[in-house]
Order: sequence, then structure tokens, then C-alpha cells
Amino acid sequence: MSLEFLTFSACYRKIQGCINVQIVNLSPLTMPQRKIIHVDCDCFYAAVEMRDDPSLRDVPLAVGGDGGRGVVTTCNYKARAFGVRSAMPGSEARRLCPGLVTVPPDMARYRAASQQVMAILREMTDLVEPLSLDEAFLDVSDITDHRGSATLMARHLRERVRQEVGITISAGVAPNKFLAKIASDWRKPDGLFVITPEQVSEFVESLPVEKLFGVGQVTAAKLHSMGVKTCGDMQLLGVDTLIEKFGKQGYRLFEMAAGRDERPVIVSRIAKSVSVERTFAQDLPDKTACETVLPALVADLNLRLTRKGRQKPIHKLFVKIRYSDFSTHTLERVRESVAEPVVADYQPLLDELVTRTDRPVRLLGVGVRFRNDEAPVTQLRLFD
Ligand code: TTP
Ligand code: MG
Repeated sequence: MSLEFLTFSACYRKIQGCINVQIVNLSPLTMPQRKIIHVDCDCFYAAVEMRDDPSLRDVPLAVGGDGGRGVVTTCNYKARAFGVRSAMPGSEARRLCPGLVTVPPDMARYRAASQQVMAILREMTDLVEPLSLDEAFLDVSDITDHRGSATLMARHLRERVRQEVGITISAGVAPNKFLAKIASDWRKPDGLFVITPEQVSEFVESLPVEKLFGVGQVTAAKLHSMGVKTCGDMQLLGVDTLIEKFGKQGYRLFEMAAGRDERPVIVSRIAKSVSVERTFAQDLPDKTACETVLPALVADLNLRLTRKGRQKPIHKLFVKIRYSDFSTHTLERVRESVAEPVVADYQPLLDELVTRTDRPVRLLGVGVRFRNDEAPVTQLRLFD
């Protein structure tokens, strides 16, 4: 990885994100303020099912839990109103909600939707850390798009996922991972909640201790027995008492209760491609219209390339098109000599891909794939 073009804070985060090593004791004053977004899809498996079968949209729906011994993997919010929850036996779910409709899980479709969501996130930044199929952290501290506003970025991501994947995500914006994750849950479903650095103290003051990562029923009960219900109470208790009662975890609890969490967003994947795509509010009528928007797409791609990987050698160019009937086609060609792609590089691919010139187009995208023969440089963990 080449670090020479990066600002100090970008270097700091790249290093933290890539090699999982803490830089010695940066004090809060010298520590660059971060902007973290956490996104989590709403009732993910159920949302994909409702997207693909409109008859499931207005009924209480569970995925899994059919038959005698199955458990519910998740359910839509209509079913949650009856008390149905993830990991509940199907029999109990049906007792709570007699009208419950169940469908068997179809992991292939959930994985495909997840890949689409993650690809949209990675268009915003390379610093994406997926936690599961349906949630991820993004470190957007150094992103200048959307006026550098993480709130606007989160809005943009939510809108794109809604339009292009057909499901909703909730997002949280905060100065660190722990708060961003709590924030994404705060306005679920289909919500956005922002905790600015100035709001952190007030937010944690009344935050129930159960919301802290690692505080399960046992720890919560122990804290309650000490009269500690909120993070504010925990701060008053003091770090020494917490360490005395909870050992090493006590220090971590104290830090979280004060709204501090320095864990970096850890990237576990090297970008293999960069692309941009647009879904049009109204379908483009034909190929000529596609050619009209091509220059703007290529300009966007170059902007993104400058930010994300200009130093990596390009191996292939590709064009993606989705027609109004949702059929989607991609064409890629090896073009190793291209340093900075221009419209004329993409025109032949478009000509080859679009043989029927009068079909309405819903989405158009252009991208590059990088050569993959470099030594893997970014993911070494020094002390594993
Ligand atoms: P979650 O994000 O925990 O739940 P969710 O997306 O269904 O609902 P929410 O709106 O509250 O975020 O989990 C993501 C997916 O993981 C979920 O759709 C199904 C699967 N899952 C299981 O298979 N078993 C489980 O116990 C849980 C919690 C989730
Ligand atoms: Mg979810």
C-alpha cells in the first residue's frame, strides 16, 4: 500500500484499519475526530422476501420456523408487534401470532442482496467493515463527498439501498463504533440517528447499561444491584470500583459509559474494482440517451479512482446495464494500458453490450477492475 499521498489522519486510519495496531497513546487532543456510520438492514431476510413477493408485504411474516421444530430466523415488523422474535420456536411464534405466514430461508437471495448493499457502501469508502450479511461499519472521516457530512452520506446510502436493492436500512452516525451501532438501532426500522461529538456526553448520561456491548443479563443484574442503571451512574461509580468488581472488563465498561471507543474500522478486503452506477428516476428511453450520460459517469468514476486507487494498475474495464424489465448485463474487456479511462474507452463496450438500441434503461454503470498480481500488502496482522 502506498501511503505517501495520504493526509496524516488518513494514514493513521489506514494503518489502524489495516494492520490492527494501536499507535502509541495519542491523547484525545491529538486524536483526529472520526466519523463512523453503522448501517443495519431492517428485518433483513424478511425484507428480501417482501421485496420479491408483494403478497407478503402486508402480512405478519417470519422466515424459518415452519414445521415442528424450526426456529424463526427473523420476522417483519408486523409480526414483531405480536411479540414474535428471532430464534423463537415456530410453534411459540404461531401461538403469539395465529395469522403468521412463514417462508423457508433462501440464503442465496440474501447473500446476493447483501453483496449489493456492501457494494454500495464501498462506493462511499474503502474503509468498510462488514459484521454480518446485513450490517457494516464505515469510517468516512476523510470522505469529502456530500460536503464531508456523514449525515448526508448516511442519507445517500439509505436512499441508494432503497432504490437499488429494494429494502430499507437504518443508519447511525457517531464519532465511534460503539455509539454508531447504538444509533443505528435508535430509529429502527428505516431510520437515521446522529450523535455529534457535542451530544455524546448528554447521550450516554441516560443510556441504560444494557445497551453497552458485552453487558448481558448477568453483568446488568450485577450493575443494577450496585444501583447502576445508566452510563451516567456508571461514570459516577468510577473506574477503580468498576475494575475491582469486573476486572479488565471494568475499564472497558467505564470507557464506553463515557462514550469513548477507539476501536478502528478494520478492512478485511482489498478493493478489486471501482465502479459507479446510476439508477435513473425515469428510465432512459434508448442507447442514445445512455451515450448522453456516459461522460458524467466516467467523470464520476475518475473522481472515485483518484480517491480510492489511482496507484493500482487497471486490468479491465466494464459496463453494466439494467433494462426496465430488471434484466441486468455486464460486459468487461481487458484494457491494461489505460491509466485514466475516458468516454472513448467505454463507447466500444457500450456498443457491444447494447445491441437493441431502443430498450428503456433503468441503470447504467461503468467501472475498472485492478490487476490482482501484487503481493497482498494490506492485511498483515502484526501480532496475530
Ligand atoms: P439482525 O440484523 O439481528 O435482525 P434483522 O435484520 O432481521 O432485524 P432488525 O431490523 O432488527 O435489524 O439479523 C440479520 C439477519 O440475520 C436476520 O434477518 C436473520 C439472521 N438472523 C438469524 O438467522 N438468527 C438470529 O437469531 C438473528 C438475530 C438473525
Ligand atoms: Mg438487521
